[in-house]
Amino acid sequence: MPVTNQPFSRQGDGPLLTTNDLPFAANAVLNPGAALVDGETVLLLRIEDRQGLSGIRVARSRNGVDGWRIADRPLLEPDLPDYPYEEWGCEDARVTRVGPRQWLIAYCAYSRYGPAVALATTEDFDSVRRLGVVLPPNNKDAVVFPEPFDGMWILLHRPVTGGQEHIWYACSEHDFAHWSLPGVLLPERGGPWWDGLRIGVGAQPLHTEEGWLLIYHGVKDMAGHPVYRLGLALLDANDPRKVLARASEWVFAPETEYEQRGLVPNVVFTCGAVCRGDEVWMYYGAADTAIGLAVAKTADLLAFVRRHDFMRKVGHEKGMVR
Ligand code: BMA
Repeated sequence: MPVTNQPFSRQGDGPLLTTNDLPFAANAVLNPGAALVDGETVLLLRIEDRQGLSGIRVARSRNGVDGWRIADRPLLEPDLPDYPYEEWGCEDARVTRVGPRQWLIAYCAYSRYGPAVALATTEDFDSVRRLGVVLPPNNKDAVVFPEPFDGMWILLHRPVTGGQEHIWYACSEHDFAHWSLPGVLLPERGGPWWDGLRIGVGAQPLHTEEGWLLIYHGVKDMAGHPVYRLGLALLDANDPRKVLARASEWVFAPETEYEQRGLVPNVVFTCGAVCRGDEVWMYYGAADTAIGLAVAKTADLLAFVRRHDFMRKVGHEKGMVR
């Protein structure tokens, strides 16, 4: 009997978008940020070209499923000599709305110095204003919450510290360029856990009636081959540095042929989801090759993170073991 109590169901028989949907040749289309803008779904596609370098390009659709209109030029791409820390590409953009018409894009600026966290703002998704690198390498998987908390913006990110890769937070009172007061939000769980090796923010945090729902990725090394899966955490509505629950089991894993086989096998990796009615529509990279769409009821995701809450199971309300 197949497992039926999984909240996410895949839409369609195969990937939502592949390089065949692009009006030019590319190596891969993956890991999109996602937003609802004026009733349309906007995806920030990461497109890896046939040199191996990535840029970010916008795709728009009225229903979030088909009829994608691909922008005729990239929104973010390596631009030398002005942006030396992006010489190897702009990857994995996550987007949040931070003002009536202002959107903040957090992305990975990749260069010979390693991956760094960079920010840019946009009002129309046609052009950006770069803020530049705000956190130095080795750091990626960043996103900013869409509202300030007690006057402080909060950013989640994934620095490499002491050989470990946890999800950290940082705060900014004044602007989006200066981040301080760091702390660990979710640590990698170590050992044989599905998220034992390294973890990072997935989609932008989603506002729900129980708090901020965070979809994050975790990695397990299977005899030298990493498997990327997705899990859930629930963060306090008023102070998302407080973790209310973290599911012990993954909620989404590479199960289809196009997730298990591709340029990097066994990868599901999300950078963006949108809330439509009582559903979460999660766009995700499949095997670093194509893009899939999976939909879940928000209530089912909340029930899942509560039912599998690791913190409750081990009796740790606070502290490093989450
Ligand atoms: C991560 C990132 C993602 C990628 C994933 C799986 O480290 O680089 O862009 O999808 O690995 O290869």
